[in-house]
Amino acid sequence: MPKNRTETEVAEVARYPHNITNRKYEGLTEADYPKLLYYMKLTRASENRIVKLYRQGKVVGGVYLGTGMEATSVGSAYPLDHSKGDALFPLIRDLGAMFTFGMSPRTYFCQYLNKACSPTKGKDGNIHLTDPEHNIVGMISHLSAMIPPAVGWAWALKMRGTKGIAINYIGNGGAQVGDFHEGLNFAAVIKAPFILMLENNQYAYSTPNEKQYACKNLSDRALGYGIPGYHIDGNNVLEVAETVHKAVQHARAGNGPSLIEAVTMRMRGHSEHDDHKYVPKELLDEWSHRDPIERFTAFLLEKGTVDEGALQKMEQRINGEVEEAMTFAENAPGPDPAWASQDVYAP
Ligand SMILES: Cc1ncc(C[n+]2csc(CCOP(=O)(O)OP(=O)(O)O)c2C)c(N)n1
Repeated sequence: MPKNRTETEVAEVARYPHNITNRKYEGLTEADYPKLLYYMKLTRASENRIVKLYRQGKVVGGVYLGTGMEATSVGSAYPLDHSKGDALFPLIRDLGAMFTFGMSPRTYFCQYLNKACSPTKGKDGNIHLTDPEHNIVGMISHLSAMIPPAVGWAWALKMRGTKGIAINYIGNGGAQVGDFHEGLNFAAVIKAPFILMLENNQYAYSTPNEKQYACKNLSDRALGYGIPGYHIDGNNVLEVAETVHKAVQHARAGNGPSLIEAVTMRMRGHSEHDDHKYVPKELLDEWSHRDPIERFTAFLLEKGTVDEGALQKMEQRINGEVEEAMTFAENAPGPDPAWASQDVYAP
């Protein structure tokens, strides 16, 4: 640890408060680094636990993971703040963004086990994870169907005179369908406070990038919309957070949307029912050396931001939180059949 750090500060590092709301956030400082690591590790531990429950037949529905993509999901949500009116429109691989926005592990486990305590009361598909309390809007479809509603939300924030921003996630495959163009073009024209995180994880289900688009980088499309475009290393959490911070400043200043292409890799199948055989082993080997969590841990140790003791405490805390949330969800009741006809139409 650096010499100028007191014992109390070291203990603080091990505590990693969940609450990152109402901050005066002006960009990353070293004090943010352990929190970024914490959210990435919490995400991976929670997803690994869900896989076990899935294999035990306890999950009703599919399991789609963001393994290997945690730096993109956590780093992109970190500069935003739901208590300032910011809204999150995630995809299935963005559990990290949801945790960072304030959603609890209990919510995740209750939703995946279809329990009454989840925000959808156990009545909707497990992947339609939502959390209105933290301005997290559940996804409609895996492709770009979410872009137009997310832009509409951003437009509403602007019309109401708030400084809030909507951030939405899209895959490289999702970037090849019509809603992507319509949504982003409209956002640019009305200068919506909107950020599109394009998670380029190399494959759209089993289709590799060379069979999806002919331009060099997907971020190059930003030029055609007249907005800033960034092409970044999606496995470097600091680069992701710093880039999104720039997009946040741009949007809060009334200058409209940004497109950020984060280059990363999906290290598991499209979902847990997919064996991922279509991805060459050498490619996965290559990306395994760029694991965002291992990479950032090594960086923090070398820099002296954390030591082995602090990492152990973090691990213990995360294991405890995941076990607590899972036990809570397992013991919770399922939905009451009488609720079936409720919440179907707006009152
Ligand atoms: C409207 C719609 N069309 C087709 C599908 C089927 N589908 C699900 S995922 C997928 C590919 C998505 O690839 P990508 O956007 O790259 O995301 P990734 O799974 O790689 O994270 C397709 C075609 C769907 N879910 N919704």
